[in-house]
Amino acid sequence: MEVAIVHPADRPKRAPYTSGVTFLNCRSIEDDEIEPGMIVVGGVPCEFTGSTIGPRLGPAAIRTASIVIDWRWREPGPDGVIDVRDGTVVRFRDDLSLGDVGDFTMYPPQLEPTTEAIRTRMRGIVARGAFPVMLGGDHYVSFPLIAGYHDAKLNAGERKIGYIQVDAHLDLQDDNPTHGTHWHGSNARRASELPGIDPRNMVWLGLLDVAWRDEWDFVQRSGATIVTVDQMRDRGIERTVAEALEVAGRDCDTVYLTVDIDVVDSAAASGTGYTNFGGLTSREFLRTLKALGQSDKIGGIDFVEVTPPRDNSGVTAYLAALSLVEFLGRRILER
Ligand SMILES: [Mn+2]
Repeated sequence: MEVAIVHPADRPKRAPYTSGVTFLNCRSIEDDEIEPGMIVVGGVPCEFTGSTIGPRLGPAAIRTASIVIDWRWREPGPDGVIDVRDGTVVRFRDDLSLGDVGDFTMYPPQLEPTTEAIRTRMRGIVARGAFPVMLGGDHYVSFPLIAGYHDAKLNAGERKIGYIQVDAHLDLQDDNPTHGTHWHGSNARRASELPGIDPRNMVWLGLLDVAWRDEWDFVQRSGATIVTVDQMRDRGIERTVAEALEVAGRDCDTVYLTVDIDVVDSAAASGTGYTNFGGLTSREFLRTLKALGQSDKIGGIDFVEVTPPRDNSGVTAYLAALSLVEFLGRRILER
């Protein structure tokens, strides 16, 4: 029997699990209000590519968790707060250019129109000169997001894009027996096939458990760089990040960053699809994101796999929001 599948891509609508708050209480904007240099937050609430139930609730949870950070930093008024690590006064920049475009339209469970919608909207956001900060959703969304980023950069005359993935896993599987070629275990593999991406400029930070044979073989033959959690500890976080930026950015015009929260030990961040023990501590993770945020070469980030139904006390969403503030650091704060 033939099944007619309707792709209602011409009927965009707001998903019922879309959040009502914006990241850090920032301005809610439409895409056509984006100005060059603006930090643009968007939600990509997808979870139908082989994930645990819950990642679609990630954007709402991260935005909600960010509100307490906004309160904590703004409540004292214009004098700012003191960073106890070095005694400096820190406040949100007066010229802060930060907007939240809300959540992208999803077409669950239809992968093609969802993929196309994410890629097209991301391309438009980046083409307007935004610094995109995209909240997943499961890790599959990273592929159409980087594809849209890639399209906009190549259209603007850039040629090569570096790639850093902070994750316990490689997500390099070519063809999963159950999920096929497009799911949250293949996002990096599909990204590696984009014309502007050379696997020798792809770096993984925080690998922890097992990989499948074809993922491992890909790394061995492609010249990609992988760094395990233990290697990060041995070398030191800041040095590891500096080396990763060097490799990912070599001969590249820009670097794209994707962060999977499951790189953090599940004892600290239970709210994700796959339980890991021995991953980065919350402190190491915050330092990693802060160090990555020092780079001008990184031009966009997605942050994925926060899974609120598995999140004890909401700490995983809060860690996500706090690490994004650490990453955005000098872009949103002045000292
Ligand atoms: Mn992942």
